[in-house]
Amino acid sequence: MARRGVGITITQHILNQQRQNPEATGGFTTLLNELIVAAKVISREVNKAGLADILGATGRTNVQDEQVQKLDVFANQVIIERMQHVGQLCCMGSEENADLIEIPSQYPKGNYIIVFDPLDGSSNIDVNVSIGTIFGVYKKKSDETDIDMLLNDVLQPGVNQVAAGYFIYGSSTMMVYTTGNGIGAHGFTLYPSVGEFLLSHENIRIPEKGKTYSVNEGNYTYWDEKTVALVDYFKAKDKDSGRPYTSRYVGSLVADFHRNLLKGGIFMYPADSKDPNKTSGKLRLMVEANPLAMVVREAGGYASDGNGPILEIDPSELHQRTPLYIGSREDVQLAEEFISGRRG
Ligand code: P6P
Repeated sequence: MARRGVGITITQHILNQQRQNPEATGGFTTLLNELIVAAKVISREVNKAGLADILGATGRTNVQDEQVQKLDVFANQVIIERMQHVGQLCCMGSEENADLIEIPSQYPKGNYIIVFDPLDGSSNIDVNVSIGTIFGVYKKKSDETDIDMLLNDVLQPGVNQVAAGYFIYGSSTMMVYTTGNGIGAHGFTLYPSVGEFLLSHENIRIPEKGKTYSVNEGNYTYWDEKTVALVDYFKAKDKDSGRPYTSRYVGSLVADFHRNLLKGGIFMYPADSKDPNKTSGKLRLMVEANPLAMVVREAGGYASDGNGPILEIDPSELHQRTPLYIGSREDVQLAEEFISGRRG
């Protein structure tokens, strides 16, 4: 029987990227490789969550005032512990931490910044729905080293990300990432028997136009009239434009995004009046919208806040929220026409 090789590992793929960049020092490769180790550890715990006693809430709430699940806490700690010693970071930002995370003094620091949502979709942990880790990497702009002075270096528009991607812990564990600059977005599947992420989806291209819309219609009464008109558009019958679209909504951003990335479609989390503190919608710009916006751009898609590109938003706060319309370019551009009022 012919022995099967393992194909291209993520490590090999990242090294190939590094070799194409003359200024590369290998620091970025080290950083990504340690993040991958963290994801493997999280994947192992997520996949046995149903068996272990780490299900259920901790009784605490996070900076987003959401019930914190034990796996959230675990995933956050694993990423912080793995990343803080690689010597490539000046600080970190996590969806679970109100403030920037300092690199302990015993470790060397570097010029990269990583922002992440350690376990997005955590409310789905107990019901065995796919969840994920989302990350974005930036380069420090200043010579600052003091944690209290680094926030300006972190609050960069998403277009400045030097890498972005996500891990999805589902029927299989996958990593999708891009280093931008038109090199595309690539998917890797974890082979537990090998313990490696192997290239499974090279140069992902999202269809220009989809047939699926993803939105929580339970928020219908909290939307403004432009949002109502947009969602009603996708539900209306019109053969020539392939409507009505199919509705698919898992309630886990990474799962909904990943399906639409591979098959086409639009994911929407509009602004709503449900919570006076979250009038811009529920999703976070830095740790959710920006990384996925970069992945979808590299796959030929688009991400908007309803008025313009997500990647061009100048952040003012670490945990600021944004409306999000992301996926197939034609569908998202149409959403932008409705929400900006250019189309009724
Ligand atoms: P809703 C999960 O909590 C999350 O942050 C995203 O993963 C998901 O897309 C969204 O919230 C779901 O929110 O209000 O529809 O339950």
